[in-house]
Amino acid sequence: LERAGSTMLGRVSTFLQRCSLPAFHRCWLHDSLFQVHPSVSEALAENKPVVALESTIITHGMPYPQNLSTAQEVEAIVRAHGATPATVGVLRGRVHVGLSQEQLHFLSCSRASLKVSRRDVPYAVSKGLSGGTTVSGTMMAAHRASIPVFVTGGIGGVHRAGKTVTMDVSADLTELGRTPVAVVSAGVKSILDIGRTLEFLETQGVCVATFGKSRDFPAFFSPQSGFTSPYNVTDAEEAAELIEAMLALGLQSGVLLAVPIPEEHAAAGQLTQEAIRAAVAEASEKGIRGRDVTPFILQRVSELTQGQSLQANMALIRNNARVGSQIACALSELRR
Ligand code: PSU
Ligand code: MN
Repeated sequence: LERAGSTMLGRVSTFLQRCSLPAFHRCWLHDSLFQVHPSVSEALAENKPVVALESTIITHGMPYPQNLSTAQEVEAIVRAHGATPATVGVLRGRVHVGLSQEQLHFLSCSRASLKVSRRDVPYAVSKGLSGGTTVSGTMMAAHRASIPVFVTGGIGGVHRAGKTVTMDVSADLTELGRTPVAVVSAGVKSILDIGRTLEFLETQGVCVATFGKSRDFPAFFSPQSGFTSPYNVTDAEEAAELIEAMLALGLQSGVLLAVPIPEEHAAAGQLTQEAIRAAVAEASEKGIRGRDVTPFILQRVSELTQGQSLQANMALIRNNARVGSQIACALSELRR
């Protein structure tokens, strides 16, 4: 049915162009390329809290079926905290904000999925492809749908190969510099150059704050990275006030809220440090480059730790979903 829909879309689109109604054509086509789920648009219309969620973690970050169960659990956590989940993904050339159970299932077992960051969106749309959106792709869509709070596991950063600085800088960082959305994450993995990642975020004008009592900037599997955030916010209300200030100022840049992994899961995280080093070395030996680096390392680390890193990964995402939902609720309370 969806394929027939796409064909129809193409025909109607050509027809409108031939009728020389370019303005109408453009606006109509744009709306159909960007689909907001009714549960999400209703919540937004009523000023209720909504939490955007990414989907590269589903298509490239975790194996099936843990990817599906985690995605479902995260949505359930958001609902249990009184917010509406809006998982973003690209399905047959359309950007969706809020997915049905069937669409979530489709993304979690489709092998042909692209990893869709900002640069990939036009190609995926023009070819009618499907894929999981990264932090940068998800931020773009969340902003367009007017969702200011977005929860993920970890963001991309400045890569390194041993001691060498590479030109591989995640589009997540530049997106944070140009899109006013608050990203709730457990920081960046220690496979990345965390010091340079924080410097780059400063250059991009991104306000970074650790969530909790300390200013330690977390390193995904570990609550500390040896680096500090410029700021910290102690609770959801303080985080909401920071986001409200970003929105009220009309800034073009975002906020990064770094939530440390809960202590009880940090031990499993420690175990992964060695595996991470091995996986990074292996990636460079095998000549893995560009967008394939992060998925390769995530999978290798999970194998090397016999799934322990995957458990820690799932635990920290659930925790981020809880914190992000509380922040979204506090923000919608503030904006009433
Ligand atoms: N970091 C993780 N797990 C992930 C990702 C990052 O610990 O799944 C995903 C996110 O979707 C992020 C993307 O936006 O990888 C960054 O990829 P790259 O480094 O190619 O920019
Ligand atoms: Mn990259």
